[in-house]
Amino acid sequence: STENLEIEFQHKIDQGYNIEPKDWMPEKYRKTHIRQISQHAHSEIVGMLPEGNWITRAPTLRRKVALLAKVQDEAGHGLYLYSATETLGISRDELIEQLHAGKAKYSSIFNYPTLTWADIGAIGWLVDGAAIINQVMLTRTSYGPYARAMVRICKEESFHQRQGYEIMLTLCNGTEVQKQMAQDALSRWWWPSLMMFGPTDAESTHTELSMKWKIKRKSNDELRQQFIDNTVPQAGILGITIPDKDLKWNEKTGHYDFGEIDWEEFWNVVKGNGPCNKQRLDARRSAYEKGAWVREAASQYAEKQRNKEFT
Ligand code: FAQ
Repeated sequence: STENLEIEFQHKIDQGYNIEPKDWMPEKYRKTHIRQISQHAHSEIVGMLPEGNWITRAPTLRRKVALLAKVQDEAGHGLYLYSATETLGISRDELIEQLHAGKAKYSSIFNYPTLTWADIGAIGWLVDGAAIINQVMLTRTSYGPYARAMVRICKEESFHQRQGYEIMLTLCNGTEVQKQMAQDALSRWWWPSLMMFGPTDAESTHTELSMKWKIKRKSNDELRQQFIDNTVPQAGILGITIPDKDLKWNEKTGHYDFGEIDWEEFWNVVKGNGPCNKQRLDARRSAYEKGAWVREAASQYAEKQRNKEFT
């Protein structure tokens, strides 16, 4: 019976085994994964846009090569994650259709604009820094294809994070104007980076079940705290200031206390009303339309190859 299957399934999870595509799984487990992995894939794909904005304007050839490689990695992560989602019985076309129709979510962070070169530094340092904390946890998530994808992705994210921090270091050791640019980027990206971890545990609708199924092994608030504790000393080395007057080391807890996040801003961005939501979706839709001839040519070619094999 389904009830027995569910007990067996939970037992497997509790024992620390991975669930694989052909294993029995509750429908809700499958749906939750389709939701989370596809949101993650969309984030990688949309996440190429803010940084893509600076590829042609990178200040040196070395910076340009590194940024190109990073954005290319993000495309790879997106495709990798779409493949992992497809193992759950949904097609890539459906997933992309959901994104383009505005029905699928992607990370709030990619709806903010990249105004100066320092933003490329801040994204690598803060956004990839936040992504790593979340994704290191996900290397031990219970769904096999997702967990394995995360191992490789984390290695690449760690290069991305260093790439960003090195840009920040260079700017902060540069002229007064350069240091000011780095400060401005930190001031604008700090709070949106904290929002990447999602709503507080009290407001997080999916956490309880996702913890039970070991999809998540740490809560949104735990990961956010870990990110803050890691990042504050790094800002100290750069010599720039985190825009939070309530940020303070707490001897008792062994963590930094921090100020209130603007949740109204967060939900506003999640609901599609952030500074760049429309621009991002328009860019993805337009790329899809303009790429139609490539997809068509590739399918025709594959068809031709198949016919050759049979004759
Ligand atoms: N933005 O109940 P919870 C990257 C939604 S890193 C938008 O807590 P959950 C690398 C959530 O979907 C970024 N929506 O949900 C890179 C849910 O709505 P739903 C991508 C958000 O799933 C770096 C509702 O709020 N990483 O791309 C956000 O248990 C640089 C309630 O929330 C991942 O996706 C948000 N920030 O926990 C690329 C990691 N937060 O679906 C380029 C995998 C929450 O019911 C450049 N995902 N929501 O309609 C996760 O670990 C989880 O899904 C969380 C949210 C932790 C994001």
